Amino acid sequence: MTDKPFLADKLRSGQAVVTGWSLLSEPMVPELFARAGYEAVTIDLQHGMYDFDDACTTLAAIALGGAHRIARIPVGDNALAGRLVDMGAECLIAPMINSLKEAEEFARAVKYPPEGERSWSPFRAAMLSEQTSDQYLKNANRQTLALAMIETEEAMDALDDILTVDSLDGVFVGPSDLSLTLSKGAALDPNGARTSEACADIAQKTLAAGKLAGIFCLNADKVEEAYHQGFRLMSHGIDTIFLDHSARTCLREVAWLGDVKDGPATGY
Ligand code: 3PY
Ligand code: MG
Repeated sequence: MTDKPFLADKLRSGQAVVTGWSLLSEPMVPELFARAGYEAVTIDLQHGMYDFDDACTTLAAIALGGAHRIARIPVGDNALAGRLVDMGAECLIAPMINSLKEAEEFARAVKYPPEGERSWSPFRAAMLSEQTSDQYLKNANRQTLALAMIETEEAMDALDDILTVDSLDGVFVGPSDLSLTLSKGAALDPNGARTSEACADIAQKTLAAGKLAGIFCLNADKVEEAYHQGFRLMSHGIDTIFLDHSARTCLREVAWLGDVKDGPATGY
């Protein structure tokens, strides 16, 4: 069994972990994040282009690059959460968790009995975490994280209940959706003051409940703010935006040739 600390150990000890974020379903992209030094990489099956087959190959590629493996599932797809942990995801992020029931159902899909009802055969997860089946069974519930996304006003209202779910390890805040629901659809403002206050409130309640707090960040200032609010898992760096920025920078270097187009930048 590996003596390298698991993502869960790092976060529980208070260590900050920055995760890259991948939408493009190409295994080498997250591997490049890992080789560049990202401690974790998240593959996005909610808003990204990954399907299950791509995800399986990509989780192995992230392990090859030496980073921790995180996956975000589509809304409500707890069956896929179970399949992705089997394939080696160390942390599952479930979007749009708005109630105690949704939090319970998600966390139960990620944990073995008695904490949950995950079904047995983690052959790939055991391989990627360098454990025998027996070791894996003994450690899986502690080493595999279930994080519920808090990203609506409804979720904020239900947060105290959600945080009572024992098998849920923590939350992951989605500031874009949060800003949309807090403004009743009027504004997308993930970095605004109102959203930031809501994030601080969520972090404070989550830490008080003894759970882990993570958040999606769109720039380095947000990472710093989030860290001081108590978040420890922070995304920063999205593959589509990297490519967009790099392509523009490269093209500008040869702008002296004339006629270099500069279309609208990609958002997230
Ligand atoms: C949000 O900010 O709403 C997210 O889900 C980030 O992907
Ligand atoms: Mg969201």
